[in-house]
Amino acid sequence: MNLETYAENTWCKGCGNFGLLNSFKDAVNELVEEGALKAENMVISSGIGCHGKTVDYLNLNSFYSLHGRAISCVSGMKIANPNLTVVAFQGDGDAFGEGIAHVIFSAKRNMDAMLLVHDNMVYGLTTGQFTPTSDKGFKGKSTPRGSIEEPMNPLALVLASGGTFVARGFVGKRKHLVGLFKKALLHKGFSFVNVLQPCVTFNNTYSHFRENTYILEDEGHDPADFQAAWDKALETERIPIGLFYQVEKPTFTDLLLEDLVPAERRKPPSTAISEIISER
Ligand SMILES: Cc1ncc(C[n+]2csc(CCOP(=O)(O)OP(=O)(O)O)c2C)c(N)n1
Ligand code: SF4
Ligand SMILES: [Mg+2]
Repeated sequence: MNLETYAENTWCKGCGNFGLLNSFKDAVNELVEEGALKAENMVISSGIGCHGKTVDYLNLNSFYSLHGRAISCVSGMKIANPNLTVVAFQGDGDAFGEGIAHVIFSAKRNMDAMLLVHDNMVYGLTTGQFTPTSDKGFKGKSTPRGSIEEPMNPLALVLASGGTFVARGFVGKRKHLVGLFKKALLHKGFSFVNVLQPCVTFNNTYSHFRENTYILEDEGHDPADFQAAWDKALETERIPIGLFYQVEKPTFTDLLLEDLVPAERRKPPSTAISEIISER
């Protein structure tokens, strides 16, 4: 299907967001062709930043959220209509700075939603300040002498918070990334994909990731093994990409609603969800 929109693309030439956007389009198209996904049942949302424009460039139902709140917005949509496939696109600053509590609680609740983080390790849109994932020593607008802080580890954070699908991809490995997105879209529960997305203007990490990443699936990693996933998440000398961990657990909406679909109940919009559930 045609996922193009008429919006003019304003990303810098060579930005890693292009690879991410095209990989996501391929993943959706392939799943639609395979009959595994209905594009009309999808809702996407983004935070604020260069990554936020992704929703302008995808011909899917979309909602521009507040900084760090895209995962919470799509969670609300999922609770109102559990038949939807919901996806949040967030930046590293957006997800792990402004919105970190929302990421932790989405994982803890096993919210049936996909969170895709454009991790360029920099605040791109605001022109180059350090973020929670910036390397120690990163020189940017707010850290001209180099960041004195250690970077946060997003995979360990989500694993420790209870995420049931934890993956890392790299825009320079497009085919592999498409495969991860397809699996994440089909996962029932909280699916987290941290995407290494170089910002060519403020933090060009292409050659670093080309030289240092390797694919977990090539080394026989077992994604059912939590301890192995944890060990891989902590690895820093080489950078593993792939599916670290996947497990099936009841989702938040399964436990809260069972077979109830609040959006199908013809109630006035002001009806509180607690009222609908208590009438079940
Ligand atoms: C609550 C709030 N704080 C700060 C800002 C300013 N702001 C807008 S975009 C942005 C940086 C976003 O960086 P990131 O989430 O990493 O996305 P990127 O631009 O790198 O894709 C900031 C700090 C804001 N809009 N709202
Ligand atoms: S500033 Fe960086 S992240 Fe933003 S569009 Fe340009 S290259 Fe991409
Ligand atoms: Mg960023």
